[in-house]
Amino acid sequence: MSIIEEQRAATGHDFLERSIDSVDKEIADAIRLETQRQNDTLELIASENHVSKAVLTAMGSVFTNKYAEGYPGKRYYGGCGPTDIVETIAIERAKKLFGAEHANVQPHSGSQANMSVYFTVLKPGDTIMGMDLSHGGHLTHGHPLSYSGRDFKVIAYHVRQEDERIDYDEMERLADEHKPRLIICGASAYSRVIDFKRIREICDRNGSLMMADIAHIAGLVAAGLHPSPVPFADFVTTTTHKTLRGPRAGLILCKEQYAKDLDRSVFPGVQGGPLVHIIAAKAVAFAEAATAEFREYQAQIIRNAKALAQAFADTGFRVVSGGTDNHMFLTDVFAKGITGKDGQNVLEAANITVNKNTIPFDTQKPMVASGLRLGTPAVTTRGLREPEMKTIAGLIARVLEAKGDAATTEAVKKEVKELCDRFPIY
Ligand code: DSN
Repeated sequence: MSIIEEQRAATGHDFLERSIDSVDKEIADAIRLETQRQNDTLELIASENHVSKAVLTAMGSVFTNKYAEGYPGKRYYGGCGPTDIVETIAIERAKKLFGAEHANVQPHSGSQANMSVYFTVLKPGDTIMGMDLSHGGHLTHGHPLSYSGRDFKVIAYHVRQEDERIDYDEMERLADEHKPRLIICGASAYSRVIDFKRIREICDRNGSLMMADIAHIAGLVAAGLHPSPVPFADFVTTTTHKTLRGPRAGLILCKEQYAKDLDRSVFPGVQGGPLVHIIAAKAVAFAEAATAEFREYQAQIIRNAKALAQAFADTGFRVVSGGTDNHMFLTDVFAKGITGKDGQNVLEAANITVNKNTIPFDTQKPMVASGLRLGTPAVTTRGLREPEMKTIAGLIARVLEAKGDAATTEAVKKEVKELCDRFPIY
């Protein structure tokens, strides 16, 4: 061993070269287990997806080593040349993809993206309006257990009982009465097109700002398959890992007039150093999302969701609002004698992953719930199409109706494995 090699080994330099198996077998094994689980499972959680190896490579890159507080050209640290290239590319790609005036690509998550917008335009005690979580909204849209429900006066709007679609008349009535500073739209469990133009009109009647959280439908919006809120909303927030199929992170788009204040809210207001490796992966995902293949992928997500909802309804389960316009739908399994919680568990035993979800006007608590939320972004990524959706609906119905009977679960699990083997992922 040369003197230099000895010196480097003595300070642990050789750790840099070691494989994860030799450093940490437990975590290496867990990664293998998760890879196997994703390959062998039908992933129907509406907010999950399988990213490309290009996105994974960027996430696992040496940019994880870099501190870069600030923005391109204005950093608090040296050595930010390559980081500036990455962040500038990510910003430009995000703006082009969504036709936005300004993009901030630093939010670590959707929750922090939303918090940054609130910090930009709200003061504690201000009135905000958001969709009730139990009707399909999101925790950060004003739920009492979230920062968004603690610091602001929250007025919630709902879906109508008769057709389970957003009650824009109620939204207008409540906005006229309470004059909210900010109206938040967007949902985590709503299967119908959102009328952003109508919401802008309601905002304008009342001098309210508008924020659209498109975390779930961002991929559809990027592909032009759901109307875009960008022309209407003052702020648009999203995660980048759902239909958009990028790394687990957030993004904010806004009108130029808010750009400076918003950037200050993200950093130093809400976050410290940006995750440059994740920003690199966002840039890769935005490039992927600008392709014709991505548009076709999004179109197939919708075709698959419609096919799955129809086939599921054909087996006798009620689909909330009668169908879907996007990537997901809710189903009322309690009406067939099984709770959402039990439904989720028995399906998981058969290697079908879904999540329990309250349905509008639910009689069950959120941890039990009457519904399941089913989405098609991940299964569409692995190449499944309408014929497989019909098969999957049948498999789900069999497991739910058998309520966890071991023989049925085992039989379905075998069929799931055969299906997954025909459509491998990693
Ligand atoms: N957890 C996300 C979802 O599943 O929709 C929302 O934050």
